[in-house]
Amino acid sequence: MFSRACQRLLLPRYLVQNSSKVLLSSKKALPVYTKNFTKFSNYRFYSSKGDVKLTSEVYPSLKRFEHFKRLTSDDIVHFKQVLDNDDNLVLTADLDFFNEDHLRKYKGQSSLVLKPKTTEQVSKILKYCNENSLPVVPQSGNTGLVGGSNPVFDEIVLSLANLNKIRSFDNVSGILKADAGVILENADAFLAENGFIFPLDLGAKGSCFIGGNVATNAGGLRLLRYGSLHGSVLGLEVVLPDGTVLNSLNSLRKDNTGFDLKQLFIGSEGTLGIITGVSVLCPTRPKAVNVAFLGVESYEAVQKAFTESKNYLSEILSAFEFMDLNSQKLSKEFLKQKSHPLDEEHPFYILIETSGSNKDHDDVKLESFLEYAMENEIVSDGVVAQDETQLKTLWNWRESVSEASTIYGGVYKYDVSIPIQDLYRLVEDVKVRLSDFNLIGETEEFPVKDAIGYGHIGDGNLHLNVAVRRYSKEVESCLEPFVYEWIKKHNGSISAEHGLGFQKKNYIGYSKSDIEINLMKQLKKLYDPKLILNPYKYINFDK
Ligand code: FAD
Ligand code: 2HG
Ligand code: ZN
Repeated sequence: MFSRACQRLLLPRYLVQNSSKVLLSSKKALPVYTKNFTKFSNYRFYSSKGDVKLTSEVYPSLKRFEHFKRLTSDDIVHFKQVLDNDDNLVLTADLDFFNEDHLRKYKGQSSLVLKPKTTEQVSKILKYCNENSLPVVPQSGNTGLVGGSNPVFDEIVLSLANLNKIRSFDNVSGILKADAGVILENADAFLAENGFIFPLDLGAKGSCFIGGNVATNAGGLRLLRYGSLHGSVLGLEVVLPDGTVLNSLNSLRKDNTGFDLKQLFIGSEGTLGIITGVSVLCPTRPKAVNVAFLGVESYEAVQKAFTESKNYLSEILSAFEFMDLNSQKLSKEFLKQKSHPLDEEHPFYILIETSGSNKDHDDVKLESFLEYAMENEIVSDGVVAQDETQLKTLWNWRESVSEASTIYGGVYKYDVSIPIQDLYRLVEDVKVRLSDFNLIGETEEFPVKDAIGYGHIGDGNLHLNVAVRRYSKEVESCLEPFVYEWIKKHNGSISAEHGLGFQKKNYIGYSKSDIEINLMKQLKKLYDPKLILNPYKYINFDK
């Protein structure tokens, strides 16, 4: 949601006709699609039909830690007292939403969800859980894609949903302090009113919480421009497993006094402490935003377009995203659209966004980039949004791919970093392998419908989504550890932005050395000696 008034962008529409490039002034407006941005706040999008199997049954070799106590009615009485005997804050029934992950691959068996309203309550809960060896899973918007936010066995779910207040905003420095449970889209809407923007944006913005974003070190659509949360988060308030409140909700950009402890919690996925407050440096909201959606003929052309967009657009380039043809076909089905922004099909599509302070200046820059890209046959076709509705529509074709990949029943998601020149080869190699194993095809007997690639190419981050008709061990063992071995061989990371959670905890060794893993285990034991926080996730923290 950009606060600027909608203005027509007087850029031409680019078309290729009969292989010779023609530059056409567009009289034809982009089709306006009725589908709104996908929001998850008010409904649950179920990606797989039928019941979700219990994680403990799917992974029978995984054992509940023996030192964990079983929850008793006395414990529940205690938690009720801590939460002011408010029945809305202590849930013991209808817990499917909290037990199941967003992709409906994992399901825990928690019988208790606590929804504290204050940091002090979080502290009292954790102190009691630590003393009584009761395991706890912190949960925010539950949009995570690696099964990190759900219990595995009977862990208590601690939901941050009621810690949802903006604490303060300094409109000189741009520093926002807020409770961890503020929904990302709400934080951004608040900032928009003040002329600022949250330095993170992602497709699940309507449901995920800023604390969940920090806990996962989410990357999102504009990391290229605003950098990682490791840079923009200035301070955190965190409750440690023993109930100690670590208050470092700073407003300082510079502070070189000792270890930068907050960095440990950014991306620690609820294994070291529960984040209850966030202090974040927010940039000024751009006054001029352009979005171009382009069709290109090869992955080499995608890379060339990226290099040239940096040359031509430099400081105003705010996003460079790519999608392959099949990802757009899935989006078309998901969005129930008859047409696509580009009339003809292309093997790859690119979405480029510019954000700046001077529209005329940005328009000239974008136009000269597009002219260059067309003349040099880097780009075959494209449209440029001419108003805010079109801008959102074009983004929707990119943002909806994640959900679209689930429409056949389920999806295996791999979120990986790979040096850009090799990035798309992973999708091609996975398709060949699925074909060799006779697992992929158009008809019902094949478990796999398709393997698609898209993502934040500007960050070297590919999303490989294997769309399946049903989850099966056969498909899983065809893909894993093959994908992780492939990534290691190509010097990549097995998790670019979604984290490790439950899905990848056994595979961290593909991206981190034994020395690094041992240091992580030592830190975990230092902060959480009883391993009560988010057990069975991240790394194998066996006692
Ligand atoms: P949850 O899913 O509830 O939790 C995530 C993890 O953090 C869990 O391990 C949980 O235990 C822990 N945790 C949550 N809150 C806290 C807390 N307060 N303190 C300590 N630990 C905590 N991710 C990206 O990085 N980039 C994207 O572009 C992106 N796009 C997405 C698009 C869609 C459509 C969907 C469904 C997901 C997308 N994601 C993306 C993944 C997900 O939205 C992010 O990981 C997000 O940051 C998770 O936030 P959440 O509030 O839902 O956290
Ligand atoms: C995105 O970039 C998200 O759209 C989700 O990170 C990716 O669902 C996915 O695999
Ligand atoms: Zn992503």
